[in-house]
Amino acid sequence: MRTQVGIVGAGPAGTMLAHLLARAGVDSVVIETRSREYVQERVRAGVLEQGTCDLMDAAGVGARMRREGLVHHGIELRFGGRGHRIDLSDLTGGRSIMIYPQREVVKDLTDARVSAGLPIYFEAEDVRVGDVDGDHPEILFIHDGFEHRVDCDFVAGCDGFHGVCREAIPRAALTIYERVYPFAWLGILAEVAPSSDELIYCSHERGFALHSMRSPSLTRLYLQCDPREAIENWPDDRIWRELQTRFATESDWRLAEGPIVQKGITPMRSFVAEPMRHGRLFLAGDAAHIVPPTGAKGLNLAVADVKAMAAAFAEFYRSGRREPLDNYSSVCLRRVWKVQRFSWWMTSMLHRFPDETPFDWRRQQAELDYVIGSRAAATSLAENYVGLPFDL
Ligand code: RFL
Ligand code: PHB
Repeated sequence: MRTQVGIVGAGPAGTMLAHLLARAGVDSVVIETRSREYVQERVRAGVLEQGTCDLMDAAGVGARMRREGLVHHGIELRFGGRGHRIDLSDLTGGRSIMIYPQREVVKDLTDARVSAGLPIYFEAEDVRVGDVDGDHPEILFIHDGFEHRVDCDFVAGCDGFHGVCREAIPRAALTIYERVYPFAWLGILAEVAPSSDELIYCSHERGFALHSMRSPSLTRLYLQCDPREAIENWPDDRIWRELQTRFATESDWRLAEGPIVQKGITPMRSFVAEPMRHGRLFLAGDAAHIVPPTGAKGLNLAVADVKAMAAAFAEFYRSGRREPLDNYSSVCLRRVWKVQRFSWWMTSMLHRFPDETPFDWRRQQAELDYVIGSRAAATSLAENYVGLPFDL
């Protein structure tokens, strides 16, 4: 089969790109290794920047998000047994964030594609990309036992950190920047109403903890743990004990407990592959970069990439101009590195590091104290958290 843009991966980046291209009249085919159910059930991100929500609206897929999502105007920083609210909206001229799970975003975008009858292949096997250096790139895969080939003008590598697209670029053509953190997050989903209306980022001497949510009846909680830790070592009662200890305050605030319906451990890294384009292959989202989740940025960054990519393809097919395609990587990387900086900063401020000294701990506490006490510092956090403008 033939298409204009072959898209590998049906996560947030791939499904949003396919949707934006369709609206611009550009043909695409989406190829995904997992099943539709698997992609839509994966528990991942929960925080959407205002710009991501605005794009969902502008692309005509924001209706359910507006009905079911929870708009948040602030977050809490908790340390030394006290909570301090960062008023995001007040500090950013009225901007806010939305709690709407990644799987719902992907579901809305996938439903839009399927109901428009546009091609999307789930459970594709042995996916390979070829001739990205030449003028006739192709995507090969097996589906329902048959070998398929998609001949395309361009390939969009939206296949996440462990995908095949980045690997299709010669090693010498890429520069990799990477930092692996000496800790992980143990995340749980619990069937209980959130204990706070807003997210709580908590620094404790036993390590970081985060209170988030998925809905008025589902709480999402994380705690910093050793990356080598096995999940079997964390029975439910140990998780609740540890969370209660870290979230404890001087007041009578208490974390509500409920049945744990999902748990997992996520390692933490910062990663950037440059450039984000090689020949006719364009990378977006986790395929090109990973941020530690402390800034809640991964999904939002993936969406910012594909917004730029879709505009560049649309321009190319409308007018033949190649300039936006040629600028794609450098335009995205400016944002990527600002988001890397913010995610690293939040991570460094809030976690305990195994090799830290008493000096470091005091400095971290002073940094938190500075952020809550200085409008300038709080504004810097807030404007990054709600999302930097698309045109930086
Ligand atoms: P994804 O979501 O990994 O999607 C890639 C898709 O490609 C498929 N795939 C292939 N398809 C075809 N052929 C192949 N060879 C393939 N190999 C892989 C995969 O099955 C998959 O469906 O990447 P994408 O689209 O770039 O999206 C990135 C986001 O998913 C990610 O950055 C976020 O989930 C990160 N993240 C968060 N981001 C936020 O913006 N806000 C948050 O609150 C937030 N919290 C989180 C997070 C990530 C977490 N984990 C588990 C990594 C919390 C956690 C715990
Ligand atoms: C989440 O709800 O999963 C979440 C929220 C904020 C983060 C990371 C993850 O910084």
